[in-house]
Amino acid sequence: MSPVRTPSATPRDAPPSADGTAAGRPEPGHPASGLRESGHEDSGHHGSGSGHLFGDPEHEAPWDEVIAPGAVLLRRHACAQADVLVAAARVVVAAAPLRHLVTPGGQTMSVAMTNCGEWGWVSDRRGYRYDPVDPASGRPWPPMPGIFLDVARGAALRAGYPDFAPQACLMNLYRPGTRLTLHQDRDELDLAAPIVSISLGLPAIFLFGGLQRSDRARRFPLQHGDVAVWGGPSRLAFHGIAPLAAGHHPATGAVRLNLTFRKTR
Ligand SMILES: O=C(O)CCC(=O)C(=O)O
Repeated sequence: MSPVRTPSATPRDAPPSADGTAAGRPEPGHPASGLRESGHEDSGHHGSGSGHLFGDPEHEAPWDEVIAPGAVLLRRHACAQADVLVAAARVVVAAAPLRHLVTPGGQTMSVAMTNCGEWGWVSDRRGYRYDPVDPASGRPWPPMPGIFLDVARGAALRAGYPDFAPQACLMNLYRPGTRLTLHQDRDELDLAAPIVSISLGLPAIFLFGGLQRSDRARRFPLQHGDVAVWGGPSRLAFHGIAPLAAGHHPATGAVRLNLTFRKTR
């Protein structure tokens, strides 16, 4: 039995209190227009989250920021492939729609999720686990797009983890107000492999703590195209995402998309 990813006392996610209240919808034909969970309607509000007074940070040359032993933020690393990643994500979502999972404790997660690859991370009243089958359809998860693998493997290599072979890509869709509370990724049988996490669209604040829940979590702003990689001594670091601020991003509209890659076994 794999250990829980999120202790039940502190759910991985909050109920969808603010979900959709200030969210905009990508225009039809927009690269992110398929990145909606089914049945979710929103207002079309566009905030000012991506305005930059001092130039466009997404066209800066990539650089690396080590945040802890074994953990690095590859700043703007995926900018060049971002549009292709978003388009590929839309194909995945068409085959395995985004949905709001329920925690074992019965809370509905505000972040909408789906998966691609050999294994998908799921949560329900029975627990957290990896499943080769999408419980919503009874079919295998869609295959991991080649561009996902290329970017994830390239990022891992750059961060010092050669031969990363992810078997699961969890796709997290954040609307304004949604968040992921501090948690550890502990459902993988192979903890030697790192986690690779690509940020697309609206900016977010990445919370990165230590190996104990009580360790202070530092706050790192994440932008479109940033890739976080953590493994080795940081593989079990507590991490999360602070409530997303409303805004608009040309690549995704009013949402943030996160692609998180893991070797599960
Ligand atoms: O959205 C992110 O950047 C982090 C995602 C995450 O922590 C997770 O899927 O476990």
